[in-house]
Amino acid sequence: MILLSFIDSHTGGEPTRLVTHGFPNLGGGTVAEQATVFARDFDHYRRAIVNEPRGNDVLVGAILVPPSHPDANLGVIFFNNVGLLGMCGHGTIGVVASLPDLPDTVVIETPVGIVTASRNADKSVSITNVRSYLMSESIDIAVPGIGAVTGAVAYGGNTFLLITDHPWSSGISMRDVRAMTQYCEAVLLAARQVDPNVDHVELFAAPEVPGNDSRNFVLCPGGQYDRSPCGTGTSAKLAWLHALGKLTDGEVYRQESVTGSVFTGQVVSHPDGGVTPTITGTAFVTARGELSIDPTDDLGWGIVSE
Ligand code: PYC
Repeated sequence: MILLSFIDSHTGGEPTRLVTHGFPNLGGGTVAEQATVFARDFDHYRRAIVNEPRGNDVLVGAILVPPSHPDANLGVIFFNNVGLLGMCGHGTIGVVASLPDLPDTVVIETPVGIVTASRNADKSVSITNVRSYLMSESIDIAVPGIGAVTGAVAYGGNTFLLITDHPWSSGISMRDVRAMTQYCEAVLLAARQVDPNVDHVELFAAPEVPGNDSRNFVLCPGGQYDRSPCGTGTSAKLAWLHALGKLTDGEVYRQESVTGSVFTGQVVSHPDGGVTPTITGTAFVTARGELSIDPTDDLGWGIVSE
């Protein structure tokens, strides 16, 4: 029997499953190199941890690995129902909230670079993300069954197509989750023909709560929507606003999700162009225990969801 210890949490509604013990050794090296080994040799562990019958399509998994960077306290690799993620903002907040014995500020090596996370007095966690930047101010996409869609492409640890002009521009609501998911899936498929880097689609509308700046809907690569405002998506959005001159260094931006949860963000200009975003959100532990994988169970390594 294979046993994996885990801690589940949610950050603004979006779940993270952190595996703390039992994952195979990935051979060391940089976290990016260990992620390559994970994807090549241990993809069945990814499925077993986050896919049905133990998980579900919304769940983001995280494993702890030894870092190679001299300043890093830990290495983390994030993954979902279809593969590995470069970075994950809500997941980083979830990992820090799940490990109370970590120092109050930790330096984390991810496959796409170094992220710093700090615990705040109110239980929130602030993450200073990898350099985030605008990649294309405007791309036009012909989407079968929908027509012409225009968006910006920005990087915030993952690559986002950012769309302000869409059928829910006047209001993003949980009522429309199914329709927005179908729309974003079609847009993502077509967007990848234009720019294969795009892995998430993010729609924006006015916030519901006064004092917030925007409400979003984020479709993830595995076909599920982010229940949180999406840490990497908010980073990409802030990089875009900054590039357009609509956000200044240090200005606080409040991004609301389709579920109503909020991340606050701020940026500082990066010397190499783009910005360094800091995103703040709160995570709660929801479960802890042990996953067991019985080698005689035909579905023990998870159901392939795509
Ligand atoms: O918070 O960065 C994030 C994220 C990526 C995918 C799901 N959540």
